[in-house]
Amino acid sequence: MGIFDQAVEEARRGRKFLVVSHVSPEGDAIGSLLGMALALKGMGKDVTAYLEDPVPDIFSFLPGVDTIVHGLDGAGPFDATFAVDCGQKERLGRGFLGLKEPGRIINIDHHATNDCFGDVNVIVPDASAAGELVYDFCKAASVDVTRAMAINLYVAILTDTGSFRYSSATADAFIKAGELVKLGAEPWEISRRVYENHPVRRYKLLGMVLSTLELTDLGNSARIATLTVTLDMFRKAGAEKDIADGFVNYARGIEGVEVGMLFRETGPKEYKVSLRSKGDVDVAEVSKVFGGGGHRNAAGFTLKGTIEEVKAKIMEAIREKVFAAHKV
Ligand SMILES: [Mn+2]
Repeated sequence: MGIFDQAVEEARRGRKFLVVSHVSPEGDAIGSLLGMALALKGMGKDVTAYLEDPVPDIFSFLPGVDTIVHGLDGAGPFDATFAVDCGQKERLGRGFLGLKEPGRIINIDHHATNDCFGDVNVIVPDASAAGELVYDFCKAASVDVTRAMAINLYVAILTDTGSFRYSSATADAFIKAGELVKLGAEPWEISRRVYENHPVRRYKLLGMVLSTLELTDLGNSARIATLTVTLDMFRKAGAEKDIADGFVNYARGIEGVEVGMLFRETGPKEYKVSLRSKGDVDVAEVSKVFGGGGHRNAAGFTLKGTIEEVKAKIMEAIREKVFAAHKV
């Protein structure tokens, strides 16, 4: 018995499939979505790939990206829906939740916080990216991994491991990435597109965001760094919301900082909070307190309130976690 037996069985049995991933999609969501869609197409199936939100410009080079639909009106019925890289059903977006006949749900994910919303659940928290699991699925289903699929799955692993820097960059992640390179993914070509291709407005916005830096010393040489980005800053820079992706890493990157946080204003008295840890603090645990999800070193959620209220609530939760981690 392999962990993909049931998923492969569903894929073989059905004919018409939907593949979905989470709102605000990033590299792993898009790469694993397209990898999965292409794999099912390779099995001769009829496949619809759906994302609620638009694909950020930097991922517009991914093979198959133009086949992604952003609405599901009149779609279906489907024999099954393959959900990738998504820990909660609600995060698949309104369009999916409104769908009458999604069929059985095959939930393929690597978030430890996954609530197993599928009829079939393949949850592997040790996997660096959902893209890794899609690659494993291909092997289990004896699907040939084409160059187009290799590029998508490589991008999924590359981005979710922070360019192979995080603890999630396991030997397996490197081995699979190496195999994907053999299958046609070109590392420099892909890096150039993903990391060396930023619009100037990102730098204008970054300048404003860095000027909001606040450091909070918790004693025990543990420090928290926060950055804030407001709707007004987005307007001034002429920037769209996903252009701030990755800014939180500037907070974590500071010497002695244990947890980096980015508060992004998303509406009146509403903030999206991104947490990044580089010490013993499990930010997924902090995120759970506020109804969010994520990984040990990277997590996020949305919170209502003024910036002062939001900051105070989270600081308190983090303070508890930092002290628990330091066993004070
Ligand atoms: Mn992921």
